[in-house]
Amino acid sequence: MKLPILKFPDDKLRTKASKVETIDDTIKTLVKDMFETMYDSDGIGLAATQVNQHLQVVVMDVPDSGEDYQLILENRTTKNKLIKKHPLCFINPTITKKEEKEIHTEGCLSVPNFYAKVERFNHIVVEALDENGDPFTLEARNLLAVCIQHELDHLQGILFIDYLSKLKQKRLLERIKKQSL
Ligand code: GNR
Ligand code: NI
Repeated sequence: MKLPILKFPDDKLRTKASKVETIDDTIKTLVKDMFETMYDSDGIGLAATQVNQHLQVVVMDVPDSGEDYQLILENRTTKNKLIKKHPLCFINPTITKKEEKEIHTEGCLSVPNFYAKVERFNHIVVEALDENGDPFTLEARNLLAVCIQHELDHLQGILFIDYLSKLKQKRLLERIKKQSL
């Protein structure tokens, strides 16, 4: 089922997501619906916050651009296996390493038709559970690393536009107000 996406300046986008305690059928259905919503909206990532579910769940499918990521520890049974896999699901994710700041252009399904440059780390390591509850560690670079930081921000109620100057934020808000007249 495709879910409606909250749009800026909806205050619900500012909610901090809670940790998932158990990966039950409700969570599995949420993950499935989030993938459907992301693909149907042509997004490369989606945080549960954007579909008004305030749990630490993120889905992602970043087009493969070669050396962008490695799964360094897949789960309990396959240790230190270097594999590439997408789509990706992150439950209770935490970033454990960040390196090399760089400027990237970002967009967001919750801020349609707006793109801006944001400084992010270009190389990160993230630890999370997958949709089956298996822990994994992922080393990511470039767009995948940017997307992970963007999605983890959503789970904290942060939007990429929060990093822009007050003037740019004011202009964006004025533009949105005009559009919804
Ligand atoms: O689809 C998306 N594209 C994108 C491009 C650059 C940096 C981040 C993103 S994430 C965005 C989908 C979205 O809003 N996820 O929260
Ligand atoms: Ni977004």
